[in-house]
Amino acid sequence: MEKITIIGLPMDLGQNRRGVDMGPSAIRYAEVVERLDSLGFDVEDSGDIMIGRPAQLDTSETKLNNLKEVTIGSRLLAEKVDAILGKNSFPLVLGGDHSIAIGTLAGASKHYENLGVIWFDAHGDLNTDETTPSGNIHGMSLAVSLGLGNDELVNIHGYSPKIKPENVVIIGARSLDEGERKLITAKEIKVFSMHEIDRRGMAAVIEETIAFFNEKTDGVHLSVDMDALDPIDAPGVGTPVLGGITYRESHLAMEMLSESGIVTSAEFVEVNPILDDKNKTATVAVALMGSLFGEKLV
Ligand code: 6HN
Ligand code: MN
Ligand code: MN
Ligand code: MN
Repeated sequence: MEKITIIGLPMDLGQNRRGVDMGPSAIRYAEVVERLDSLGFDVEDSGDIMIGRPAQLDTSETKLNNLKEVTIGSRLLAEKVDAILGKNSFPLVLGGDHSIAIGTLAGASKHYENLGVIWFDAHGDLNTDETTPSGNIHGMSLAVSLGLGNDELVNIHGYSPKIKPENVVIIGARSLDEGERKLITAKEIKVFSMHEIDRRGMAAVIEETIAFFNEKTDGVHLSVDMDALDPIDAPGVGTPVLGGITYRESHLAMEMLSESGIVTSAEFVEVNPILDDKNKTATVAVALMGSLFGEKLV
């Protein structure tokens, strides 16, 4: 695809550390448009989806925090991503916390019979309203896309499920809750944990991922949670976990995905400038986008 359309969703209500709503600004400040322009793409920045902010944040730990706002944001994003793909452009979504993937996948998967998903994350985001330890929707977005959890979220954009468990690959996992582990086993979801990455190397992991998708999917969505990376390389995230993917490994992963040509939509989420070190995490995110879109010799 020649055209890339950037869309931001400045939303931090899928979790409880404020500031990740500034992610799209930080990523633009790190010159995402200029970077992709210089690679020869026709880049359109269609700005941010604006959602309201409630007078009082809902942080009760027993239910889904800020469900209403997350639902509204996801609906709007689904429409936007659907329209971008309808115009044959590549949707590049900037978050926001990872709850926004609910909207991205709702808009994207309408365009494919068998959409694959690469979930690049320290976490599984496979909690449901029943298993969640926090009530935070960013820890549920992959489960919701599989059709599991809160009805309203599951049915965003009018259909469910968005994706099939056999079309999901999680890369970088090192913090999974008990309910998530059970779901992974029950649904036989493919997970390359840090253990596999350490043992086999990122190149082998990505080769296997590409082969896995080549056989059965007609599109692949890449969902990059910046906390997949080690906090040394990506400190500006709300839920950092030690022992993550290095900058070089993540960069190699993006290059190999670029060469394969399988990725048809992408999002970069969880960049929180308040927690960051001089916009490092946004800068790394933009470098990864450069590699994903074919930057050479780096
Ligand atoms: N993320 N598993 C934890 C929870 O609250 O459900 C953490 C989720 C983190 C989600 O990083 O996108
Ligand atoms: Mn995540
Ligand atoms: Mn995460
Ligand atoms: Mn390189």
